[in-house]
Amino acid sequence: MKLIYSIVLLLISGDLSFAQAVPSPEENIPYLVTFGNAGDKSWGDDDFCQVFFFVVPKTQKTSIYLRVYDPGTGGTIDEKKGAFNTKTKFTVFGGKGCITNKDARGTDPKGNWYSGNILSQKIFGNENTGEWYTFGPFNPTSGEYSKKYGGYVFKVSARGIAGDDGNLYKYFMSTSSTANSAVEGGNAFTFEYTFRLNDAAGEVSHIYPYIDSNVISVKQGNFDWDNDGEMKIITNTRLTIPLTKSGDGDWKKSEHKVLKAEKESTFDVQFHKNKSAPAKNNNVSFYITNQYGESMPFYTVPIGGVPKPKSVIRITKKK
Ligand SMILES: [Ca+2]
Ligand SMILES: [Ca+2]
Ligand SMILES: [Ca+2]
Repeated sequence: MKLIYSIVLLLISGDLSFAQAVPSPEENIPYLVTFGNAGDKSWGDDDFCQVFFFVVPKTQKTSIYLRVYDPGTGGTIDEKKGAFNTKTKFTVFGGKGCITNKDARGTDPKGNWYSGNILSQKIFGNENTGEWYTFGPFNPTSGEYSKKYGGYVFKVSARGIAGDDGNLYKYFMSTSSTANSAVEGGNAFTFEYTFRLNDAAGEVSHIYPYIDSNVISVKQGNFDWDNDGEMKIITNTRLTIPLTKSGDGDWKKSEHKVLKAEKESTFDVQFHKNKSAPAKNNNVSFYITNQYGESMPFYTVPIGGVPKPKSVIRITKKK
């Protein structure tokens, strides 16, 4: 057998048509997860609350919609415990304080995180499973303008207000009330991500924190990883930074220095499923803070693209 080595050019995907799918195709995360507030934390959700922010650029003049797939709990994708009895409250916020209030940028729903104007709100029990539910229309200017985040910012919270089941769902920011049609140049981010992993062995999920110029070290926290394989960070200069990993229902944290060349770049946090014994229905929570303990945003469209260490040469084996 002869080995042929070939250099594979690594191209950055530039497909912005999926820019407002949350999770995004680049993340390879099947669904977001929020449990009812009587849920068992060892099933993977540490606080029964998930907050996402959507950015609408100034160039967008027409109304936008925030769509939720499977907002109810009771469908085939949801995680049942006993009978389905979970209720989830989805709330859309805009206006002053929506993102600029410090508490809104934390990892836990504490203090005045519920800041801004409530633009729309609905509680879902077992209805609207297997379909998209649409909030809006919203005038872009009803979001809070933030230069730092690149446009008008809307906040969407999902809170489990009753029950003990896992609600799985996903989002799309759209220019249409009836279809998923991306807002050009839009983005979405969160400060704590609670999500479902794929079940299949060897699958890799990604999340993409942006490291700004003030960051000299990062601390990552992961909850309820269930020892499901490898967890590491790839940067523009480093091939792997191994992370301390959690087991069942616990937090594990580790701190990592940031190199000069890594400032103002995106990190690729990779979650590699266990190759021999992948956990089934594995939900995990994850966040990153800087050296001041401030949580850092994970963008669904990685700022500046997915990091590729310059020296990466892939060796492929051909028969
Ligand atoms: Ca239940
Ligand atoms: Ca659901
Ligand atoms: Ca888990």
